[in-house]
Order: sequence, then C-alpha cells, then structure tokens
Amino acid sequence: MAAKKSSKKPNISKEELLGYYEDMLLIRRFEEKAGQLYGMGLIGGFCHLYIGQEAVVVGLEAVAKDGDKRITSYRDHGHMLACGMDPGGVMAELTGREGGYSKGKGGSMHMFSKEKHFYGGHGIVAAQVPLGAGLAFSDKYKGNDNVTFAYFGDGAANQGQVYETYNMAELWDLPVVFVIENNQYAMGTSVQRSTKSPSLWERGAAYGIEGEAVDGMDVLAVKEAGARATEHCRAGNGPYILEVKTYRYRGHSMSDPAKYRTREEVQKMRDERDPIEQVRDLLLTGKHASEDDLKAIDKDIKARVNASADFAKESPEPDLSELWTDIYATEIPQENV
Ligand SMILES: Cc1ncc(C[n+]2csc(CCOP(=O)(O)OP(=O)(O)O)c2C)c(N)n1
Ligand SMILES: [Mg+2]
Repeated sequence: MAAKKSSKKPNISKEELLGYYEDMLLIRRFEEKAGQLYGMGLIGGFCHLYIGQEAVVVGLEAVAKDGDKRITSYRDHGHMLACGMDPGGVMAELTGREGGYSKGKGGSMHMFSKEKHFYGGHGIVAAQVPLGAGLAFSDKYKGNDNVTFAYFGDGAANQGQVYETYNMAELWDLPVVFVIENNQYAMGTSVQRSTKSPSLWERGAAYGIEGEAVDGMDVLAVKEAGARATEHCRAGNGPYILEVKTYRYRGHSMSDPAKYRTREEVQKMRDERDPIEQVRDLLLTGKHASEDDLKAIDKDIKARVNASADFAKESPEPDLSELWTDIYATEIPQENV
C-alpha cells in the first residue's frame, strides 16, 4: 500500500502551519549545530542526526497530550526538542557538561526528562520497544487515557523482541503507538536488502494489531495518521502501528562513509520532498507569511540554537566525584512513572 498523503485541507490555520514550521526548523538548525560542534571535537562518542526526519516527531507531538510518554532509539535529539525539552540542556548533554539532562554523563544516546515524559535515548537497537510497552502498561494499570509513543527504525523492525512485544501489547490492549521510522536504511543496509516483506506495519496483522503507512515527509499527513492512532489507543482498543516513511539526509552517525547510496538519491529527496520546504510552500502560497517573515523566524531560531551552544560550552564538565553517583537507585519511585 502506498503511504497516505495528507488531505492538505485549506482550513489549516496560519498558527498551526507556523508552529510546525518553527518546530521542524528548530530541530534542523539544532542538528546542524550539533554536527558543527562534533566537527570541532566538542561532542565525543556517538552522534546520530535527525535531519530529514523532522516531520515525524513534530506531526506526532501535535496529537500528544499531557502525560503521554515517548521513548526512542539513539537518533533522539528531534524527539527531545519536539516534546519541549530545553535545547540548552540537550546541547550541554551532547557536549558532556554538568548542565546536560543527564548531568553530562549520558551523552547523545542516553538522555531523559521525567518532567516531559521522555524516557530515552537507547543505544541497543529495539530495546526501547518492550520498555515502551511497559510504560503503556503503567497507564493502563492506572486507568487513564494516556498513550506511549514507542519509536523505532526499519532495521529495528527486524528484531525479535519487537514481535514478542506486539503479542503482549495486543493481548493486554496496551495504549502504545508503535512508530516505525522507516528512513530506508539501517546503517548502510537498505530495506530492500534486509527484507522481502517491506511493508513493515502489516506485520502487526499476525498479532491482530491495526496500523497504516504514512508519508513521513508531510507533517500534516503524519498528524492526521497520529490522530487516528492515538484515538484508537485512548479509547482502549489496544496498540496501533504507524509506519512513517521518511528519509535521513545525513549519514547513520557522524562516522558514516555513505557508500551505500548516491549523492543524487539524497539530493532528489532534499529537492522534492523536504518536510520543511513543504510547509514553507504552504505558508507562502497561502499568503500566511512573506519571505521576510520566514527569514526572521529562521534568524530567531538560529539565535536560540547558538544560545544553546553557548550554554553548553560555558557549562563545566562534571566533577570527578560524579563518577560514583546515579549508578544505583537510592529510592524506589511509587508513582509518577
Ligand atoms: C542489538 C543491536 N544490534 C546492532 C547494533 C548496531 N546498530 C546500531 S544502529 C543500527 C541500525 C539500526 O537501524 P534502524 O533501526 O533503521 O534505525 P536508524 O538508525 O535508521 O534510525 C545497528 C545495526 C546495536 N546498536 N544494537
Ligand atoms: Mg533506519
């Protein structure tokens, strides 16, 4: 089945479109800056950029409500910014500073915010999927109508634990939206090379889980599909699978020779499908904003991102005594999970 396009209803308000534009641009500019800081040696370890995939998290956050949870893989900066985490705290974590969300001890892949219900940041492919079902179990147990967004990649979709999780999630009607971010590649392996059943969402049928594929370069389409998914889960109907067809422009991580695809393939995506450009076109053709308005927004966002980098650079490295803290839980939380 082809991925669903949005109905591009003309009644989408200027405020809504501008909101998507700003949120996606913040992620893009933040990631560009992270790439620069990495090049300058200020970020150590792994760093996986989200450039190209911005419409996925921004579209889904548009249907999230207070108390909803999210959990994802190592390609996680976009998810953090989209759920409202502070860019300064995220950048400081990337650079291993005290002001970071994990006090500089987690880095790019291991950041959390209990306040924003962001549960990581996981380096083991697909490990977050059963954990996501566990988060959804807590909401089911408490009897509220919150949902968990459990994000994973096309490569992760070939992991066994995903299917064990599908089975339990459907059996127990857990309110979890399984979001497969199909960016066409798992490191250097294309979906075509890794599976003969490329319609990843349809695998849920074996467990009785409903779902759909959606055009992940179109933020409005993602939001519409996200609304169907969350309504399904909030109403107590169990899990839902969204396979969001997207694309990453940069390498898998900062150390990717990118020999598995052509420059032309990437350029074609940038030219024809870019999620930010699509909203930009809607804003301009709908006369909701002028070129100058959009330039001013970009300037503001760049200033916010630069401020986050300055905050990161000025924040001290963690004290050596921090080596021995935050290793074991000293209290067992009874609620607010
Ligand atoms: C269990 C496990 N196996 C292998 C790896 C090495 N590895 C890291 S990322 C990755 C590819 C995952 O691709 P995908 O799920 O499509 O996510 P994407 O990077 O495209 O966001 C692999 C094999 C790992 N981290 N964990
Ligand atoms: Mg992938």
